[in-house]
Amino acid sequence: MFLYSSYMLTAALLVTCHALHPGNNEISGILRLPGRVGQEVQSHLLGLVRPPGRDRRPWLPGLPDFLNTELHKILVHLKNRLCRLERVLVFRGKISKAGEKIFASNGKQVDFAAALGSCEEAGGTLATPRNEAENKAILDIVKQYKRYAYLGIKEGETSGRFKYINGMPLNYTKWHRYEPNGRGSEKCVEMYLDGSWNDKRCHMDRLTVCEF
Ligand code: MAN
Ligand code: CA
Repeated sequence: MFLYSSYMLTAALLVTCHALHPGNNEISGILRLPGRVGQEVQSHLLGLVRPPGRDRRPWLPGLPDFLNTELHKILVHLKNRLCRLERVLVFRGKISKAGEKIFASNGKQVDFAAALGSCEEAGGTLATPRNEAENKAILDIVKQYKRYAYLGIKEGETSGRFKYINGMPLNYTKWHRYEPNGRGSEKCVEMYLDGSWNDKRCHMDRLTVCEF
């Protein structure tokens, strides 16, 4: 019972804000729960979020009716509050969002290792654009500070072959014209103020932009 309840809370918090329009009193959207247990609970939850029939309250088997109602109210309230907080942060230029990712900067300009270190210390990693929308969201922050930023991309052993910092090959690139041109001497990648990329040496001072 407790397990279901805590999963239900987790699930509601993972629902995307896109699904929650102002004034919408419904919990909807995509649920993403990790692992096998997550999968099992998720299938229950999908039933809970949109149960058949007129009563659209989340329903937990075995829970008294009034508690189901209370849980539903709490979830709707929390989700609503979270989405409003995110909107404030985006509005104030403190964060930018793309899909499930949130990008943020501490405004500091440091070398690649220090930037990555501070992102990891904060529980994230260096901003790593994997598609146009993410590149654009990082660019929003780069433009705000008017400073180039290091990305979570590095050159591998083979010269000219760049990878994500987790070692996986790139599936999206936005190289500036004639880049990359370092031929092994520029192992890091910076984002220019137009969102395009340049391979660059790793010891420069660049804006720290993290993703969470
Ligand atoms: C500098 C460096 C290089 C870059 C060229 C582009 O030399 O920033 O990384 O490729 O400018 O002209
Ligand atoms: Ca270059």
